[in-house]
Amino acid sequence: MTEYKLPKLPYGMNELEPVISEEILQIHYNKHHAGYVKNLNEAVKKLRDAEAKGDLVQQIVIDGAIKFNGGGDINHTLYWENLAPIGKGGGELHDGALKELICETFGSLEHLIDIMTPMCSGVQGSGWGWLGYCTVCKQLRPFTTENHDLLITKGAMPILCIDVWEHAYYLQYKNLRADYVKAIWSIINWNVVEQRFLALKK
Ligand code: MN3
Repeated sequence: MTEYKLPKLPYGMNELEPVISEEILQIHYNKHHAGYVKNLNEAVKKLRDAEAKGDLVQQIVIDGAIKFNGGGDINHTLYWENLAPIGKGGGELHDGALKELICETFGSLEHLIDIMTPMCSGVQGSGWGWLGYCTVCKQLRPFTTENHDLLITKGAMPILCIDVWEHAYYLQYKNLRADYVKAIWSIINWNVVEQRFLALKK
């Protein structure tokens, strides 16, 4: 039976400072993300038991826990991967196919950031901001989703995500979510974003 595991972080707990404090990263990764993984494994086990018993009602009830905790695991894994410390790739978008399409679509990276920052800051309640790639229309587009909904529910594949749940910033930025989103652009790992884009674009 598959056991889902908390992925390793590609940087130290204090390396995203000053944008994301060590305290936030510790709690966000070791408590929130680890909690989603634990609850996902429990829900999958309960689903198997319900399946074995032929209990369809229970299977449908558990489905919600899998969507929430599984979405939490998938989205946080993408989020940690697409961040990098300042000076170690954070905020640096190099020339290449991704930069070209960003410039063609949005004019410049700065303009994309100007579009995405208020979108991400404006998510009502808990959710995620995304840069997605539609493999059908071959276009980049910003999105938001609620709770832990996957971007694929909107018909695009994720190449960049930003967690805008309060737990992602509140200890440091308090109510100023927009300041967190403005700051996060300096730790976006555009190399990872470009690798995801290139894998989809083929
Ligand atoms: Mn989170």
